Amino acid sequence: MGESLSARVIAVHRERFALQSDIHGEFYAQLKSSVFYQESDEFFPTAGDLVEYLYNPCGDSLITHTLPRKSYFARYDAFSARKEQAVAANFDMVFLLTSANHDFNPKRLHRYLTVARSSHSAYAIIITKADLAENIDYYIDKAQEASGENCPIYAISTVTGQGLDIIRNYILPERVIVFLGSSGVGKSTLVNALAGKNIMDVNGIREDDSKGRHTTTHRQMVTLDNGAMILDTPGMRELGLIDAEDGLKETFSDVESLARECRFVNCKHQNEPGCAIRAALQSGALSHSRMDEYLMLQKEAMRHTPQGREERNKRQKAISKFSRQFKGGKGKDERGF
Ligand SMILES: Nc1nc2c(ncn2[C@@H]2O[C@H](COP(=O)(O)OP(=O)(O)OP(=O)(O)O)[C@@H](O)[C@H]2O)c(=O)[nH]1
Ligand SMILES: [Mg+2]
Repeated sequence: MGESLSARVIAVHRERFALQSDIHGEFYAQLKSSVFYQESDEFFPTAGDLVEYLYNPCGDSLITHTLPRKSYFARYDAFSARKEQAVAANFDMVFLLTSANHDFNPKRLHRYLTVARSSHSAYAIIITKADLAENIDYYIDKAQEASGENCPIYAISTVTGQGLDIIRNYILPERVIVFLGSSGVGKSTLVNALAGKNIMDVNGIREDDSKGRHTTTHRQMVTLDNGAMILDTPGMRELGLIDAEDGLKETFSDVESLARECRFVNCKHQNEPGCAIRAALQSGALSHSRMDEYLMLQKEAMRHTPQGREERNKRQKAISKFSRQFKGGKGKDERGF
């Protein structure tokens, strides 16, 4: 193995990563364990990441470092040291896909919008399967309601071709677009339609409840003929909120601006006098279900702030230091006691 070179992660399998570099084309690599598994602050790479690697012409190469990311989002992962698992990195735009049937769910859309907004990249809502909807405007209005004014919303169908030309305007050379949405909404079908060939596997869905079958099982980056890259993701049951305060503020700007009218800055909206939130709930200006949704997502987001993570990491490091000393038979502190 020679000097460190850089490549992009184009697919993530269990413990193997498919990489692509100008010099070596497509090849597989694993994480260098002395770098990633031994008390390091190294980020585990994900699809879209740029990584440094040591090339091995006879087998899997080794990933030695994850380069800083310009954008990323993650989901909660109780088993990793950082308590998060990056889902995608270094994208320029997020397409939030939701289908025009009974799978359409404004609350899920709020969650996806919050995640997209927190990543600080551009985003658009794509309503898929427009051919199945008797009244597509109903879904467009609902998506508009969920997203507020400045979010582009497109209704498309890969069956009739509706809306695909507008989507193609976004697919520019060098641009990386990540597709997010539940299983079965048609992410991979749209990738294939844009690529003009069947790159990704697509499968039927159970028509009785329109739930998907998790056809795509790993994150995969597809490079189109013009050099644009699409990151197709498996439908995620649970896309947790991590570092999502900014996204939350935007998705619930109505609640946030009401809260600013409360008499006390640190109002908890419980029994405090002059609480604008409680007044709005009483008058019906703010619905209880919207407030409940906001409180639930806020609680989740608060658990995964940088401060929260830093404290958890410190605790974790202290525990592993103690356990190493203990296992080493020393069991003593620095003073030798
Ligand atoms: N009627 C109709 N069906 C569509 C359309 N787009 C996709 N489908 C169907 O929806 C089903 C699921 O499509 P996929 O592309 O596999 O969905 P996915 O979002 O990639 O799902 P996962 O990989 O499981 O996350 C397939 O049977 C597609 O043929 C569309 O525009 N109209
Ligand atoms: Mg898929």
